[in-house]
Amino acid sequence: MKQTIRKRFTTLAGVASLGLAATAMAVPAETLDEVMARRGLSQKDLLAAAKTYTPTGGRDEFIVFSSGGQSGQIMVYGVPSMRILKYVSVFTPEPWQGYGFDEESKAVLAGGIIDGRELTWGDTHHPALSETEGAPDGEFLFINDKSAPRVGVISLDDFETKQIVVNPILQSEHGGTFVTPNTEYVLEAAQYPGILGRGFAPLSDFNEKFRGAITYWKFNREKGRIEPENSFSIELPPYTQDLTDAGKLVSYGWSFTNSFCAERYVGGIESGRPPFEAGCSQADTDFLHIINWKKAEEVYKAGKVTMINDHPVISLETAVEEGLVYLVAEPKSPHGVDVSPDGKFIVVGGKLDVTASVYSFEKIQAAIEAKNFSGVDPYGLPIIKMEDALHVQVPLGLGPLHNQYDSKPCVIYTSLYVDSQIAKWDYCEGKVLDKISIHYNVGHLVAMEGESVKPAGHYLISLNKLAIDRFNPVGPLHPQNHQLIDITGDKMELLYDMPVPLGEPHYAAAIAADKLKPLVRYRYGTNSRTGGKHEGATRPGSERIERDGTTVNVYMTAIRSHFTPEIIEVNEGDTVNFIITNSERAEDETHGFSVSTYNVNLSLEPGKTSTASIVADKPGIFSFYCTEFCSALHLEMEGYLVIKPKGYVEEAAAVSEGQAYTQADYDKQVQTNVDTQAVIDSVVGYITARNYKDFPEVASLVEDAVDQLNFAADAKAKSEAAAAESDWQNATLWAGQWWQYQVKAADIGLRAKTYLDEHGAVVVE
Ligand code: CUK
Ligand code: CUA
Repeated sequence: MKQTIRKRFTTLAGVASLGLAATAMAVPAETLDEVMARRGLSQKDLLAAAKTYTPTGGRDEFIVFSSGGQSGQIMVYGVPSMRILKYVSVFTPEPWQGYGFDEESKAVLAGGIIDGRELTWGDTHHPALSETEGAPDGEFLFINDKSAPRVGVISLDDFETKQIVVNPILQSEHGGTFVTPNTEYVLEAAQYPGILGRGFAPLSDFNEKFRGAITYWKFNREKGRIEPENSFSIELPPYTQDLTDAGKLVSYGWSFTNSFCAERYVGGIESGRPPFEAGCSQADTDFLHIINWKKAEEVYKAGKVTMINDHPVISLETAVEEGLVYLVAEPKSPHGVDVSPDGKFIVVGGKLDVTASVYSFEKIQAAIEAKNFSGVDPYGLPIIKMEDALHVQVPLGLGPLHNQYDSKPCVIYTSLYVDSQIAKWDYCEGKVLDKISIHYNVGHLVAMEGESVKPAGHYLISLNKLAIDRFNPVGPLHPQNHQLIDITGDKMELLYDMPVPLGEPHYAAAIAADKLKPLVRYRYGTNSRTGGKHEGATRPGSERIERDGTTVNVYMTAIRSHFTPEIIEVNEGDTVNFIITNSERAEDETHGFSVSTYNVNLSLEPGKTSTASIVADKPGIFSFYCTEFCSALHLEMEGYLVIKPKGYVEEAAAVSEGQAYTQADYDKQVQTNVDTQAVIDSVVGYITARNYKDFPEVASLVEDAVDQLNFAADAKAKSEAAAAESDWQNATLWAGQWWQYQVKAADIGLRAKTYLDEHGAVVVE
């Protein structure tokens, strides 16, 4: 039988090599012209390809953080390549990252439990990067959940969610998250009016009891956390508040929130009344809320607040008395509100309008100072006349929604939902400069650092709501379509379509890639969700199993390619906590951990400690294994959880193994190891003869290889000790383990050698 198989292989190999030789002679590589003809590509396509194509190993100039919509996640991709780099799970469990599967991240998700309900999704809309002096600084990211009013905080050290806070008073929100210029506050404004504190009142009391609000979440940058105890809200009328933006530079200290359904219509289609959509779009104008948050902060600190659910709220009455909130009319069903880079203008779109309205902050302030109001709204808020606040109104097309700014002064881009176009225009002079068609029905758009005090220009991305015919069909649920547009010239140029199959990304934030400085590995034994040292962090050599009543704590380590311990015996009914530290230092050497049928998966990046907790409610044999393909012997990175049935009585017996080894086996393995060592020595010689210390990547590879060789030395000693006692079984197995470490060291060494070759290392004396 064996013979036959070998013969077949030989024959196959022969045929294959003949075939290859023949092919190589007959088909030369295609030329560029031939490829263009075959694929129907134009010169323009090639230019677009050259602007976006990023060769292997290449990097992007900008990184985009896109909302993942209903997936409750954030999507990270590079520009101009449009390559997806990561999904960051925020409101939704995600097994690859262990999010919602390890105890540490469960604690983060538990922060999002709302009124006792554990939610397993979120409707993410607006990601916001932390800012310093009005420009993104690459330290933190925030995102809101529209459906259940919550805010997530993500650290850009490791792209992990660190905190979820629940809004104490809102039942729905949309105007989050937006940050003030030094990330003093993270803003979250309501959407659908409700009873503050999530209480009850009949809809007949809509005007009297229903309210909107805006919450100013205090952010502590040093701790990297929102501080609910230092946060406050302002009660707002039951106009349906929509988007928000913070003032900057001249308008620093103010924030702006638009609204729709200022009609305060309450639907009732089932009782024969016209639906919300009719009643909420009847009037010609709604209200932009102009809020002095700096002053509101003082009012809050002075204690002029009402406590709702232990959260301080500035009442409408106090807001009127203290002059905190002003209104100005804005055109039909407004949507976006975006402050210009210099802070002087506020641009608002109108979903059912054709114009974008540019308000002047200076004019608004003049009206407030002169108390030049047309009157007050039913809640006593002063209303500034539209004509007194407007700088210019510009007809752009149907359904202007959102705005982004260019690096060129006065240049702005506005999405036109109904027209499926983007308009480039001048908001200082009030004239349209260019338009481009997109595919189809754009919502938000994002320019590189396009809401910063210093936009970066270069690229614009159209976040389209519909893809329709753009991609290969995949059923009635289509992917979204993000379209990359070159904005360096006078005319906008469409470069690339990227399908987004995750959820509806409402908004995105972009940052220059070099502002991000993420970690490569954690400090040893880090609880990544708190950032501190994990109390269960374990060093190699101090792994142990501790029992306390029916709780079993297993302090484990993971390294290529084994867990320590590997055999874990517990009793039916025990609670088992696997507290595992990845003791690797090598870049990208992540291990996973899963236990058969117990719904466990961990992601253990180098240095991280995570906990998987299970209740051993079903006796049996359950294998656990590493779920990341981490090394050649990844499949062997395994173990057994033995759950003994209640009342089981142990019978002492030796483990029966499938193989018995002799001295000859031992000698053979040792010879292999000696040969392998010669290879390692030559690689080490090659590396150390060169200026490898000038390459941090190589220096850390060498560190890791040295680790592996130390482990090898330890296994070698054990092997030799067993051989001295003629215990050929253990001598051979430990010699095998010694070889495993050698192989890993050699693998790392070769990686380092390749790196040096490719990066022009030189021989040093
Ligand atoms: S958005 Cu949330 S409905 Cu225009 Cu900011 Cu999509
Ligand atoms: Cu560790 Cu696979």
